[in-house]
This record gives sequence, structure tokens and C-alpha cells, in this order.
Amino acid sequence: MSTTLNREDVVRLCERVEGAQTRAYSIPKLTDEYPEMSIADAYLVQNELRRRFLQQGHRLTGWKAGLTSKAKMEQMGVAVPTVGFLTDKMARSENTVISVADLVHPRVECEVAFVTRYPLAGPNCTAEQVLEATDYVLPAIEVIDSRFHGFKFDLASVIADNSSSARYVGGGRPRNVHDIELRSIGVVLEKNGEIVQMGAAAEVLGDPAEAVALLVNILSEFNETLPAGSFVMSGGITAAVAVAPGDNIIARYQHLGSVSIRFGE
Ligand code: OOG
Ligand code: MG
Repeated sequence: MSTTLNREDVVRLCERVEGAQTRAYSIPKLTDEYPEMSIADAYLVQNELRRRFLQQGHRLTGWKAGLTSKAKMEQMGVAVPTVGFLTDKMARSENTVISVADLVHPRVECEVAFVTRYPLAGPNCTAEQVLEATDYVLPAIEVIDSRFHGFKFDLASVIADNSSSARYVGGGRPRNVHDIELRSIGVVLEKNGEIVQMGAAAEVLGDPAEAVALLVNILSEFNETLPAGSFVMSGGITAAVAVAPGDNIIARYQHLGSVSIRFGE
């Protein structure tokens, strides 16, 4: 991967993203000022953001793949999958109220999450290796929140913004991957009692385990591996849905139970 940004630019852009994330305001997409920014540049910014958060005492809990379904790619106008890191500060428990005061314009997504028992490393990581290394799968709701004006971005900008990561909630019923067929898991997403999205996990690269393999291979491009005990989200199955204070969200998964959260001021 080739880069165009020097170290000073990386730090500058990272500080810009960090400010928008921690104080919840939107900014112009980074490519307005740096049109030459490459994917490799964008991961330098994301990696710098991870370094800073860890230095501030946040704990890395896992990773997420993004833009792994057609519904998501079409909704965002970006057709290349990305990864983002997850920390303990982003984790929330099911059946709790998530405040939107510290978010810009949150949206929810339903995803299949994996918890690993063994480490995984790329390149050439396969879905079979992912299944072998998986302790269990569980249903998740991801709350994404782009820090860019109007939730509009391009590939480099969204990667630098940690792939819009904001909050995540695992729940439902954890299952052994060998007891269920991941591809055919259906999900229904309800907002305030009404069905707003539905789909099957096969929407995610044919099989969500493929998305985790892809994630591990992307990590290897910047010399990272996926440690045992990681929480990994495989990407939104359907388009994301905007939420506001007062909204009740339930994602009902076939075989995996359901995950509920509420949004408040
Ligand atoms: C980028 C993050 C995408 C997913 O599951 O596809 C993502 C975005 O849509 O803002 O988390
Ligand atoms: Mg997601």
C-alpha cells in the first residue's frame, strides 16, 4: 500500500477526527483538503487514533468489518469493505439506554458478531480458519456515527474516521458455529415496534465468516493480528437506520435470540 501523507499530516488529521469523535461534531470529509489520500494513508490515521486512545487508557476489545453487504455499500456509495477497531469505551449492555448527546447522527445496524478462542493472522486467512478459531457467535447491534457532514464520505475519509465506529452491543444467545449455518440466519430489525429492515446473514459477503477472514487479511497489511478473545463484528446485514432519543430498537435473529436497546437524550 502506498502513502502520500507525511507524519505531520497524519497527526493533524488524526487530531481533527479525534476532536470530532470525542466532542461529537461533524467536519468536512478529509479528502476535501487531501484529495490524494490513499487507503494506506487512511489506515495510518486510524492506527494513530487507536494508538492515542490506548495511550489514554482505552482497552482494545476487538475489531469490526464495514461495508461488507450490498445494502450497506449502496446506502453509503462506497463499494470497498473496511475495518475499524473497537474499545471498551464503545461497549454498551443490551436493554440499556444509549445517550445520543455525545453522538453526531447515530444509526443502528444488525450484525453477526464472533468471539475468538484462538488468534488469527493474515495474509491468506480463510473463512474455514475463522470458524476453527471462533469460540462462539452472537447477535449484535452496532451504533455507527460518521463524523462527516451529512453522513457523507468516501473510502479514505471513512477509514480515517475508524469506519464510523461509535457504540456496540452484543447480546441474545451465543451459539457454537458448528451448530448453526451462519449464511441462512435471518434478522428482523424493529424500531418502535415497526419492522424497518430485514435480511439474511448471507448478505455479508456470502457468509459473515468471509468478512472476518477479510478483516484479518486487512489487519495483516498493517502488521496486526487478531488476538484470541477478540469481539469481531462482521458488518451490517441491511442498510443502517437513523435513531433519535426515545427510539426503541430490537434486532430479532433466527437461532441467536434478540438484542434490544433504547436511545435517550
Ligand atoms: C461505515 C461503517 C460501515 C458496516 O457495518 O457496514 C459499517 C458507515 O456506513 O458509516 O459499520
Ligand atoms: Mg457496522
